[in-house]
Formats: sequence, C-alpha cells, structure tokens
Amino acid sequence: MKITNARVIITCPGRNFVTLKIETDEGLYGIGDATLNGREKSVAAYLEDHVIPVLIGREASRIEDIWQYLYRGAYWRRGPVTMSAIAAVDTALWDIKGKAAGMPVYQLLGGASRDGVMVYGHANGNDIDHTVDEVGRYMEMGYKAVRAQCGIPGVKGTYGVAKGTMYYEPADSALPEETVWNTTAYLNHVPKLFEKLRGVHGPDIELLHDVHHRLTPIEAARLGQSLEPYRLFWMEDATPAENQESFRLIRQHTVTPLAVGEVFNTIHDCRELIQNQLIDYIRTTIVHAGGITHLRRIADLAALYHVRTGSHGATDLSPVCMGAALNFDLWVPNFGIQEYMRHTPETDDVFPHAYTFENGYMHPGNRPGIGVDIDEGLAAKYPYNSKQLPVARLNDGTLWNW
Ligand code: CS2
Ligand code: MG
Repeated sequence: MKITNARVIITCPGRNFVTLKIETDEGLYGIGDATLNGREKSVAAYLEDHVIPVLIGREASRIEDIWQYLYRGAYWRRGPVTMSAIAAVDTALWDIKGKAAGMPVYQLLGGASRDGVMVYGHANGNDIDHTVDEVGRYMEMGYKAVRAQCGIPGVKGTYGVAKGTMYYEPADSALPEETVWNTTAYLNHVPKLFEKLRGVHGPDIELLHDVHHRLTPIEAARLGQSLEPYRLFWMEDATPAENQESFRLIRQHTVTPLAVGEVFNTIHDCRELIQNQLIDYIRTTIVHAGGITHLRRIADLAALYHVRTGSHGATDLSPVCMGAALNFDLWVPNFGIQEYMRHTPETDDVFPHAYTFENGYMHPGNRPGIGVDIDEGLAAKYPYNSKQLPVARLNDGTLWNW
C-alpha cells in the first residue's frame, strides 16, 4: 500500500487545529493531529516543506521505518515542531494500519489492559468557593478525578481560570497577553483551596493541581509539603523541567506525587526523571512526543521505574489526538490517568469520533484505526485565526514562566 498524497488541514472551530491526512493507492487514508498551540503554522510548514515530499511513494505499512527516517534523517533532531510533525505522520499511519486490519489501534498494540480509561476534568473558579462548586459539578458529571485551579486574590489572570463560561483557553490573543504572577500569594492561597475541597467533597475524589512551571524547586517542595494533608493525585509541572535534576530537591521534601512532561517531545527529555524515580506520572502525549511509536517507548521505560502515564489532553490537542490517546491508554499496561478537557460542539462536529465518556471513564470505541475522522467541508468553514499563548511577569516586571 503506497502513500499517494498527504495534506495539511488547518481549521479553527473555536480554536486552531492542524490535521495531517495521508492517502494511499488502496483508497485508505489516515489522519494525525499536528496541533502545537500558538505555533500551528510552524508545524504545518515543516510538514509541507520537509515531510510530505519524502512520504510520497513510501510503503504506508512501514510505520517504524518512516518514523526512523523522519527522526534520524532530520539531522536537526527533536524539538516540539519536529516531533509534532513526526507524531502526525505516525498517528495517521497507525490509523491506516488499523483500517487495513479492520481493528481499532488498541488491538494492534496488544489489546485492552482495562475496561475503561479513567480521565480527569478541569474545574476552575475565580475564588475558592466557586472552584469548590465547580469540582462538585464535575463530580456530578461522574468524574472520579478533577483538576482544581483557582483565582489568586490580587493576581489578575491566574493560570487555569476561564475568562468566561467556556473552558479555559490560554491562546486567546494575536500577540502574547502579559499576565502577572505572584508566587507568595499563590503559595499562601492554594493550600486553603485544597483544605476546603477536602472538607466539602471528602477524601475519595482524586484531586489534581497544575503549578504550570511557576515555582523554583524549593518553593515546589514547600507547596508539596503543604498539600500533603489533602492527598493530591498529583502536583503537575511544579518547576520548569529542563533541569531534570531539580526534581530531586522536590522529591526529598514531599510525598505529594509529581507529574511532568506535557512540554516534552522525546524520551531524552524525561529519561533521568524516570530512571531516578523523581516523578510518578509522565505527561508526554501522542501529538507532541513523536506519536504512538515513540510514546510507547517512553511508557515502556517508565514501567521499569513504577512511573505511570498521565497524558496531556487539553482542548488545544484535537479530537484526533484524543482518539489516538484513548487507544493507547486502553492498551498501555502502566496507565495512570488521561486528561480530558472537552472540546466545543463545533470542534466535535468537525472531528466526528467514536470515543465516549461515561461515569468518569472513556473508551475509544471499536472503529478500525483511531476512531476519529475529519469533515473537510465543515473544517473549511473555520479559517485559521492566529492566536498566541500568554507570557507571565513578576510584579517587578521580571519575565517569568507562564
Ligand atoms: C495545561 C495546558 O492542561 C494542562 O495541563 O498545562 O492546558 C497548557 O496550558 C496548554 O496545553 C498550553 O497550550
Ligand atoms: Mg499542564
């Protein structure tokens, strides 16, 4: 089965998504998510200029060889743009392989290791009481796990707090919005949020929190200690992880589980964290970490060190990634949890899918491939709309980690 054509489809049903569609001489096609929030056109150009030309004529079944060709052959290896492009090709080829075999991708990987994929939703509020109510709303929807993010008194535009009634969408301006960050106010406030959450919702609901790279290692250690009475499922992105060693300091001071990795794009970004058991969950995701082929390698390494998967699943990852991720999650033996930020109805219309949510668990469905499609006619009705992610500054103007 030869690859005859490949096209990049950019659509914006509420936010931008980039999809790669690979077509073959046997009439089968596959799709892959190539969305990199705020850098969508960069990945589209990489695919169109440097990937699609070398795909045409290749054997679609040779997923591994094509992955190695695009990774080792790139010379300028790694990075979010390159690895998102490779991920889109990889996902589309697994989609094709599943369709050719008449099986969902999770069957090709080794079959289901569980009956359903536990997911967590995003609850956020302007203040503690609002956030507590929102967590309750997610519990009523059946979620067994909920991420809680709360406005910080005196801090305008706190990360993770939606500006309207819709879900939190960070890329919302043509140029980066300048937000303010105040670590002291944050460290004083977050423990109060989780104290109230446990007091109102009890000990069983799994509670997660995303620090979003904002703390130094010792500050993260302090936060982890202060949250121990409230037993979080995880504290995410506690500190920027380029220096993987910095997690050792956090680990020495707290038993709050640590999750990191949504911004990672290869196994090399997380090998030390995993091998030294400095984290408990690895957040790498199919669309940004080289696709199913590479994420499987990361998960297998993690399994040797008691690290479980906890893949990123924000709204800026398209339903195409979600479908592939749920196939992966159903199979992967050391599964931890899957993030699930729902998409807008318009997005769900552009990307019809087989996956379902019920009582806190999801399932990819049993359609051959990844179980997601793209309605190109509908996609064309939503033209690209350039948006950037914000930046953050401290009160004195120092550029900080958004
Ligand atoms: C966040 C993301 O979902 C998360 O854990 O870290 O929403 C992140 O802010 C966005 O994906 C950035 O585009
Ligand atoms: Mg995050």
